[in-house]
Amino acid sequence: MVLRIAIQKSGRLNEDSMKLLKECGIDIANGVNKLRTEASNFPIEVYFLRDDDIPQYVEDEVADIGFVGENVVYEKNKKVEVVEQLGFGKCRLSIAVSRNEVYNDVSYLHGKRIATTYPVIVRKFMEEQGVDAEIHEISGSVEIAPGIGLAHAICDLVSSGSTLFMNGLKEVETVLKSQAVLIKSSHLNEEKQRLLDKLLFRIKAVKRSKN
Ligand code: PRT
Ligand code: ZN
Repeated sequence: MVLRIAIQKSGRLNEDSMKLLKECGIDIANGVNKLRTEASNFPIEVYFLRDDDIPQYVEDEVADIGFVGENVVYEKNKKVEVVEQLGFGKCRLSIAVSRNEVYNDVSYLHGKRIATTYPVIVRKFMEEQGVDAEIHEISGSVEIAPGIGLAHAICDLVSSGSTLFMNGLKEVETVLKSQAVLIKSSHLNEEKQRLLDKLLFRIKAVKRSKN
């Protein structure tokens, strides 16, 4: 019996995900272009995937657990359980408008068009705020939308803020604070749950050692 874990193949979470497993004492051959690999000293098999696909793989029980951003978990809204925050991949999903706009509160967004790659989260936020805005889903380069007249506002991930700044935008609302989390399938058998508990014990020890 092995625990199958899905992590990001390449991108912002890949390195920290591999590093965390390593710090847990798990030796994984880092084969280039490999889609899957096994550890030599822990019953775990690693699948390398696009981050967006990880919640679906876990819901479908193709993977037992995964490391993925909370932003992706809440956007995809799959039947998975968030087990533990991992302390890396920290960012926030924020609304930004042109630096020249006078923005006092969310009512500014009433009747406005917001470009985002996170339509599910943004729609929910607008409903909670009682703001009737038009959500315009695009698949990337969100930050240029206001400049080209595609939208009045955007909702995108921010970490340092330099992307917003370089595009003449200012951050006006935080919709979600996010970091990488461990998610699990709701249908783990007892043996897999025991392996997960063992992994979690080590993850918590690694986290404690960093505080
Ligand atoms: O190929 P794949 O689909 O797997 O990767 P991806 O391109 O969709 O994702 P990737 O690697 O960019 O991000 C993976 C995860 O990292 C995200 O889902 C977040 O949970 C987390 N994360 C943390 C970030 C950022 N910080 C971040 N700053 N993801 C994206 N950004 C982008 C943001 O979209 C914007 O374009 O960085 C830019 C802003 O950064 P600053 O520093 O200029 O504010
Ligand atoms: Zn992605």
